[in-house]
Amino acid sequence: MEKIRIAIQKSGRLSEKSLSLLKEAGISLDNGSRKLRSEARFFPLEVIFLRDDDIPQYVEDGVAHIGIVGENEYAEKACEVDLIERLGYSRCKLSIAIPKSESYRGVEDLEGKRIATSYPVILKNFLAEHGVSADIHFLSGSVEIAPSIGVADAIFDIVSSGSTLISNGLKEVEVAMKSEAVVIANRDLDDDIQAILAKLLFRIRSVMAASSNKYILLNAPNDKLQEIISLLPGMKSPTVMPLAEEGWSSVHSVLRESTFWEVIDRLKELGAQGILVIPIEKMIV
Ligand code: PRT
Ligand code: ZN
Repeated sequence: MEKIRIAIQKSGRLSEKSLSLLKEAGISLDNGSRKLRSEARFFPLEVIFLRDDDIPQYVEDGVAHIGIVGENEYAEKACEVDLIERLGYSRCKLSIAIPKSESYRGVEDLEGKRIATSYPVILKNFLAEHGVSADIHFLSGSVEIAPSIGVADAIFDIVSSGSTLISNGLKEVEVAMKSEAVVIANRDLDDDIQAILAKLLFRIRSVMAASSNKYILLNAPNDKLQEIISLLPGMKSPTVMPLAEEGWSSVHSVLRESTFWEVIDRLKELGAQGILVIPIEKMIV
């Protein structure tokens, strides 16, 4: 039987989360990421471990059928591959930063400046969109030190917490793109591989849905039941059961993590009691 080949970063910021996503999707690998490749047990899948920079090209060439990369690498390499799923981890921004003592009014201030970056393609597109011409200076690493050693006036690099900028005396002035881990796919997959991919994506989506939702149980006074239900859409609608105590009902539902605290506060205001919140192991989407 055919196996889908997925390329994953060998070691770096994407590796651990990508492997644990596969694991939660029920795909356990024969060995760790020490080897170059690894086969899954009980699922037709093989992992190849590569540098993140190489993954888009390997997927375009079909050496790997699919891959997990930062969206920034996908955009920078501009390979002939499709972005088929966003995974929500390893989030970051690609930003322009300048020495913090300098004034900045807008993107036109970058005209004629030297900007150091490891992402020349994304930067070039950003500047072109804004009608600015600047001198792009390619550096493969340590971009943040370029202004202090005088090789550039500004940098264009990945920003996450912002602490690298601060410790190098820089400030963010433009955000060109936001990035997260994404699944990319070869454009010419045969039917067998497409079928395996569909199964894999179904599992991945179920894992992601579960981690962004919680199961909630509570006791509601019947006179506030309608208002409480309207706060809890559930997967279809909440389950409501009468309690042994007159005038009260038990309500079961699913709640999005992102609206969690807001909804809990409203539920308490409406008189909900005995609120229990339980993690969801898998959520079949
Ligand atoms: O060896 P290989 O080539 O595979 O790895 P790599 O060193 O090129 O990549 P790696 O592991 O550093 O990052 C992989 C992916 O993680 C990136 O392509 C991004 O999509 C994503 N990511 C998320 C980040 C960050 N956050 C991040 N903070 N990649 C890099 N950084 C670096 C950034 O370069 C900068 O130097 O961290 C610094 C900024 O961080 P803050 O928190 O100080 O702002
Ligand atoms: Zn890399």
